[in-house]
Amino acid sequence: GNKREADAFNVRMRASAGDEHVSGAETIVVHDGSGDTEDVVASVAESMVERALKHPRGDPDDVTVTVERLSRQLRRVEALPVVTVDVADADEGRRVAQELLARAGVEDDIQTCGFDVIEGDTARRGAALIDATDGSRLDPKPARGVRATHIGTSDACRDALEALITEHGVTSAETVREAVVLATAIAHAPGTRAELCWSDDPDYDAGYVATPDAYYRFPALKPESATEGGRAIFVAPDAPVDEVIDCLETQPVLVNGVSGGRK
Ligand code: PML
Ligand code: MG
Ligand code: MG
Ligand code: MG
Repeated sequence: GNKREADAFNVRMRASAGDEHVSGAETIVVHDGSGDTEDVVASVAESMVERALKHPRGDPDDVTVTVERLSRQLRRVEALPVVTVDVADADEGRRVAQELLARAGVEDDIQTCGFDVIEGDTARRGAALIDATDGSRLDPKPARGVRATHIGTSDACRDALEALITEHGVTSAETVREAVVLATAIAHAPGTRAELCWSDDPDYDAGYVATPDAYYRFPALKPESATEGGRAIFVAPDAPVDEVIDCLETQPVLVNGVSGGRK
């Protein structure tokens, strides 16, 4: 439904230098029964500005923070379980990733469309939407892609997720946590069969395949030192595309639990 969630806000930040994206972040702040939601929103916005100004990727000349009172009913979901797939190198990573995608209903030649679109990605900031049965692009502006936003975590879930991720021997728990939260929201959109992703950071080799069952992370997945990275979302052929895009871009999703009952 479209019932308004009282006292819930989406706070988003993006920082750029010239045409270059420097950093971005977002979360959802919900009234938790104590104190003023507005105070929490203000301090979250402040820490995002601080994060943007101190980002290692460079000094932004433009930092935009958006505070939006949610007008749609918040959807609450549990984070996908995180599974580390131990692979020797990116070639093995890709082989196993392909098996997982096949199991999720994405055939080999369609998978190739996903790998190709990510490998060819230089500037797109959003995800590519790909029909899981014929490989066609579903997002109307392929140069832009679809930006999954209006996504956040509760504080307790964020801490629990980072603790859990650290147990996987990861040093960049914050990066992985943000990816798990985004992948969880994407997995809950109607029609999503699977998502494939790796970073555009040439020093960051990890990537993942997310299905409705789990976030499968691969310490090595991308071609070595590649500066291209991004996301491909494989969508069931009967999914209503407008609804899928609307859900990814505007349906607010709060990831507020870790599966296995840990909070
Ligand atoms: C990104 O947002 O740049 C991609 C992050 C992928 C994280 C993969 C992982 O380490 O689990
Ligand atoms: Mg990119
Ligand atoms: Mg990046
Ligand atoms: Mg909105």
